[in-house]
Order: sequence, then structure tokens, then C-alpha cells
Amino acid sequence: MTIDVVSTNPIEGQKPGTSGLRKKTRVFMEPNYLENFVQSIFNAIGGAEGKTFVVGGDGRYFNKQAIQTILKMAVANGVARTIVGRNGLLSTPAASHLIRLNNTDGGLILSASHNPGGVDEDFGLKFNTPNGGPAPESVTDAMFEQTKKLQSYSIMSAPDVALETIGRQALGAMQIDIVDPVLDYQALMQQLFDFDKIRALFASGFTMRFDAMHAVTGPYASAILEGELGAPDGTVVNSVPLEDFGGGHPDPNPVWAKSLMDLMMSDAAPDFGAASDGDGDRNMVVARGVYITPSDSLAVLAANAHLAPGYKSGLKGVARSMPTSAASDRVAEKLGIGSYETPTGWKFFGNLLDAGMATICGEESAGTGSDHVREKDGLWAILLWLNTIAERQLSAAEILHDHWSTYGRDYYSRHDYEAVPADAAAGLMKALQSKLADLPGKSFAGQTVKQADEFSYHDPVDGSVSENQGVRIVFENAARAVFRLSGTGTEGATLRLYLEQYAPRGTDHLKDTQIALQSVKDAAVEISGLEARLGRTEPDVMT
Ligand code: VG1
Ligand code: CO
Repeated sequence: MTIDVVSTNPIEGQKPGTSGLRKKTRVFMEPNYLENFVQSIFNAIGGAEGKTFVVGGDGRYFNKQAIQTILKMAVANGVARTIVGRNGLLSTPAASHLIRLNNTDGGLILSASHNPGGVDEDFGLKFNTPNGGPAPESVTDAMFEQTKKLQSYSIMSAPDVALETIGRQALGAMQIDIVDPVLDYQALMQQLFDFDKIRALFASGFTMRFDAMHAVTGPYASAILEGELGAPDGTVVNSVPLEDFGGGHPDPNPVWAKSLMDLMMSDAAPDFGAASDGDGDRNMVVARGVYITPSDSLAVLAANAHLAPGYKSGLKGVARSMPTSAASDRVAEKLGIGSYETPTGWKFFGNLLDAGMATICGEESAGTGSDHVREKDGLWAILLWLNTIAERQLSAAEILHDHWSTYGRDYYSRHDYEAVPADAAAGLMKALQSKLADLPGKSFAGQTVKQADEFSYHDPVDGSVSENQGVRIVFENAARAVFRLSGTGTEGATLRLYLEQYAPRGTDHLKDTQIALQSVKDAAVEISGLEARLGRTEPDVMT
């Protein structure tokens, strides 16, 4: 029986951010809240009648209940077929792949990514379009408009679907296919990489630790690294997805993956370390004794991708988000291919990938990926590193040092000031914006401003314009500071300060990162009046 619920609690004005709608779990659990957003999605894409969608999430608290609601709403909205990961699990890149592989009309992905999970933590939902990528702004704007005028939603009252049983079942007139979350994704990785070479690498005694952070990539990493590639049992740790990710933030960075970092910096370090986030789209890679920044990882992967079978004909172009360092631009220049600078958020890479202008994309926030799907892909990046190590027969640290001696080093760090009052953060940005024109030529903490502006993106494919994408301050000596407000936080505001200093070929590449960035940080803090405005002297997280 389908019922139309008159919504007594419309989610008026809930705007999807960098990566869908993210809120406290309890907000999503409020009566009608999730339902209203799902109905807004269906309405915003011209209805769901006769369509096929992929549905799955990162397994966090409320994942399964939310999927039951989505399935009952899907059938009430006339959806013909849904493809659902067993037990409601799908990593974001695996969901993107299934959307493409099955020529579907898109997918609903349940995740708050790197944010913690649990009843008092975070939840999220986003819609991906038929190309497998996050909905572009035109679509998320349409969802937002729907949230403002929605009066009711449709849902079927029915018993819960058996999410644990692989195979086909029916819910009313809708077909539901429960699939193994790993199989198709694993087959795709096998096409892209030389599994025989990587298997031989492990067989020769190469050691690795992969920290799944109790999140969704555990089953993927266990099946691929230990099952298929012969890495010793125990290579993958924290491999069982938990609803609260074991109480941590499933954010693969030196702060939240500290035990992996400590191991990699110790005498007991294996040859290679890696981790991925809640929904499996981010990655951290660590060489023995050296943390590899995501910006450097993107550049190294772009420079070496042709060594893997899936990329042997070379890259068409490399794209990075604006706050990501210029390291990948240097590689694109040397390769003579296009390089693109987009706003933060994977959705902006979609058009470049679809148009065949870029093959590899990356963000400073530990996201790297390629045109194999339309999301960033943590395990993909780790496998490309392994393929590179196996081909070049060098350690990860040797590959990194060789990269720096070829291209120079872009020292890089992001400083996050979390949960600051939203008005203080907005005030800081506003004050900065109003003084940008006066900055060039002035000196702060020994750094002279060369150029200061606010980034706006003109999509070269569809001509759309995205304004207010962060403030950039470029200094005379190849340094840069970027200020941006996070679009994924759920508490107050998070100010991100991105710092970068280039050290050309032949100069010292072995400085401590924070020391190398001290003067650009001091200049950025002085220009923005950050300490007085936010009442903070130190960031909460430095990555
Ligand atoms: C952050 C990152 C951004 C990333 C986004 C989603 O956004 O900075 O690079 O695309 O998270 O990542 P923000 O607006 O908080 O800076 V995740 O792994 O959703 O999927
Ligand atoms: Co993620």
C-alpha cells in the first residue's frame, strides 16, 4: 500500500554542501527529515518512475534503517529496479562503478565520509547522476528548491527488505538486486593494474599495512590485497566495518590514523602504509619514515600512471582542486597535457572526465582518482602506488625523493580551525574579501603579496560558473595561502587554511614541513586577523 504523507516537518532550506546533505544523525532520524530529502531528490531529477538506482552506504549507524526507508519510497515513487550492496554496504567508488556498469539512472549513497559515525555523530546522503558522479550544482540547486516547496512524500508501508541475502527479490512492483559489494569493483581493479606484478612483489617479501579504520573498505582491501594479491594475513587491520568506526574519525590523515603513522615512523615499519576513509573514496599513503602528502601523491601517480596497464597509452590531462598544491601542474606541463584547477569537491571533475579532457584528478584532502569511475577512489590510489613500486623496483620513499629531485618540492599543509562560531568564520572571510584589492605589493611576516583574489570557476565544458570558491593569496617567492570554509562540517563552521611553499630543483627538500611553511603561515594569520577573530592560536588539525 502506498501512502502519501503530508509532511508536517518540511526540511525547508536544507542545502546540500560539498558532498550531499550532511547533518547530525539525530537530525536525519527526525520524523520525515530523511523522507523529505529523498522525495526532494526524486522530484529534482524529474521523478523516479521506471528508473533504476544503486543504493548503498558506508555502514555507519542508521545506514540500514535509512536504506529501508529509501527502498520503500523508491517503490512508492515508481522505481523499476534498485541494486543494493549486501547489508547495505557499498564504498562510494564501488557505488559509482555499479551506477555506470549497469547503465542506471544514478544512485543514492549514504555516507558522511570522514566524519565520525553513531547516533550522536554524523550522517549523510547524496545523489549521484547516471555518469556515476556526485550531482552537479545545477541538480543540487534543484534539490534545494524542492526542499523549500515540498508538501508531501510517497512511501509504501511494507515489511523490511532482507538486505543480507544476495539475489533478486521484489518489493511491490520494484525489483531489488542485492549484490556482493566487492566483486564488480575487484574486477575493475584487475583490468587497470598488473595484478601478477603486484602479486610477485608481495611474494618477494614486500610488506604493507592497510588500515581500514573500521570503515567500508575493510572487505574490499581484505579481498583484493590479502585474497587476490597474496599479501600476508594481517596486512589489513581494522577491517570489519563498525557502525561507529570504533569511536574514531574514519579520516585517513596523520592525526586520525595516528597508529599507522607511528608504525611507519618506527623501526618496525613495513615497506608501505595506507589507509582509507569511512566511505572508501579517500586514501593516505605513507612510505617508511615519510608521510606522502595527498598533493604529492597525486603528482607522483600522474607521473607514473603509464606504467599500469589501464593507463599505458598515457594521460589526457590532470585536474586538481584549487587548494591542492601545484605539484601535479608541474607533471602535466612536463607531459605536455592539460592541467585544470577546479573548486573543492569531486563533482567539479565530472565534466572534465566525461569530456575526456582529464584522466587523473585529485584533491589535497586525500582524494585521488581517475576516469575509471566518477568518484575519488582510495583503494585505486593505493593499488596504483603498488603497481608503480612493483614496476620501478624502488621503495615509496625513493620514488618520492626522485620525484622531488626532478620537479622540486611543494611543501604543503592544511590547517583546520574546527567548530568555530559560524558568524566569526563568515566575518573573517568577508573582511578578507573586502581587502583583497589592497594586498598586492604589501609585505607581511617577510612575505610580499603578488596577487590576491577570490576563486571562481568557469567550467570549460558546460560554461557554468561557480563563485566564492575560496580566497587565494599568492606571494612573491612561490608561496601561497588559501582560505576556505568547509562545506561538509555539521557543527558551527570549519575554516581551512591551506599553505604551500615551492622549493625548486636543487634546493633543500628535506626540511620539516611546518618549518618550511612558517613564514607563509605567519603572513596568512596576520592578513586575516585570524587569532583575534576566531579566538584561536593553533589549528585543531594539521594535515
Ligand atoms: C572536504 C574536502 C574536499 C572533499 C569533501 C568530500 O570538503 O575538503 O576536498 O571533496 O570533503 O570528501 P570541505 O568542504 O569540508 O572542505 V569525502 O571523502 O566526502 O567524500
Ligand atoms: Co569520503
